[in-house]
Amino acid sequence: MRDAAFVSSDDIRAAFSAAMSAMYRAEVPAYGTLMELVAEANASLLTTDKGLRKSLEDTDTLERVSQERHGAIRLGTPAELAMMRRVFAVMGMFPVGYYDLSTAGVPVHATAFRPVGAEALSRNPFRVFTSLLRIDLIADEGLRAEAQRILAERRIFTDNAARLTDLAEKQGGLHREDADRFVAEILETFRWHDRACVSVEMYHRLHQAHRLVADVVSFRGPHINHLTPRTLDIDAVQLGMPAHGILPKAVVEGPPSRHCPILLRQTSFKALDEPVSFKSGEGWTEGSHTARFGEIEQRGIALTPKGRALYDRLLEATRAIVRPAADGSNAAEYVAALSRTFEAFPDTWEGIRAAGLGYFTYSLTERGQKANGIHHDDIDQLVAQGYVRFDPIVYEDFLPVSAAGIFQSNLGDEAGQDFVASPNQQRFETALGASVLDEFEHYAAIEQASIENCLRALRGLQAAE
Ligand code: OOG
Ligand code: NI
Repeated sequence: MRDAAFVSSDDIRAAFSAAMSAMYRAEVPAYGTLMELVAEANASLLTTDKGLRKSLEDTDTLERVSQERHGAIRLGTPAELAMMRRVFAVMGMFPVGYYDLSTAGVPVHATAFRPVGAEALSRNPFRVFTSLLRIDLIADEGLRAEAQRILAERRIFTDNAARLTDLAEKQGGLHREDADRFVAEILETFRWHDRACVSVEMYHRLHQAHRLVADVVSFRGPHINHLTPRTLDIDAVQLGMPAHGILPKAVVEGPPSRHCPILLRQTSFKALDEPVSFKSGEGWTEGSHTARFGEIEQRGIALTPKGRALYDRLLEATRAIVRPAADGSNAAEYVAALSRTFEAFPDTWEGIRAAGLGYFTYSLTERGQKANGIHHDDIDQLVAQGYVRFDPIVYEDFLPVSAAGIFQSNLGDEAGQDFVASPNQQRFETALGASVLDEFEHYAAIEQASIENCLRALRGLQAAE
């Protein structure tokens, strides 16, 4: 039986997200600057774009926008991933989607832990892009064994974190004091450590295999590497960044700037070069490491498999014309090609809906609320007759090509190693100890539930006649 005195998993997640934001703001000041820029751009857009404001208000999602952020961590072992799944479950976050980054020369695969269900998402949509190192992709066998040995020795969770996770599972929740303690203990796992657990020689060997291997294996824990606020106007923030001393990457990842935003657009600034001490005999030697960066994102409508296929095709077509260079030298050319190619993607909500490209929530209009005697349940007709309105469902997930672009640019790795593309979702799920949820099913269920709600309400009025 669930105890009423337990703190809800939504509240634990909201507290954790806030604590993480405070920690990152203290550790990486540029993140604070980005938060301010985003708040300004959002406020200014909401003053001018009354339609957007109304849609966010009507769908109860205005509040969540300023709270909203995602983070990312990179884990070293299956056991770490399995434990992380249990920890996130206490916060109401579940693995959604499988992302294979080996195709893009990054030796990890990943999932996104996030709340599912419309209500939990509107309470607090905090997500964490969580990667697992593909140790099997390290070619040098000796180095692979050493990396495995180093990783096997570390403990990324405190004893109390493990104890409280057990307790939450056993009880079915946590009481106030335990919940507060849980948040503080889990925060430790995400903290930055300026002392590596390897020598500078080992660090360089790992680095040579891949910068990401060094980032995962050399430290005591999977430091949060970025925290990304959600902006309603990414172009405005991108333009405003240089004046605040932040240099963004040359091109925004994802779809072009559009009237009706789709999926996800992201831009980041390069990882900071930070002082780190490496083990050296009995003492320490000074060095540096680049891992932590800043990113902002603008979220648009979640696309159906058909919409997503069109998106993937158009992105590929653009990249066949021009590939964005790491140094930004062809940025303008890329942006122009992207806009041109995406003219093939409808840019009105009605057009997107009519073509079956996006997911929407349906609700009764004022007319629908007053209506009675409606004798059919054809949703398109109800929309046409003005009884039902539709609003885009926000995309809550990530995009593999964009993620690869973010990994590459923040690692500053122009050379980019090639790995044999080898997605292995089954292996990932074995490590995770669970299967990942299918994002499309999830959006479709939210849409379907909203349609049924409308029909039920209209029928109810009919019955009361
Ligand atoms: C994660 C990169 C992916 C995003 O927003 O696509 C990501 C990482 O660098 O660990 O966060
Ligand atoms: Ni990110």
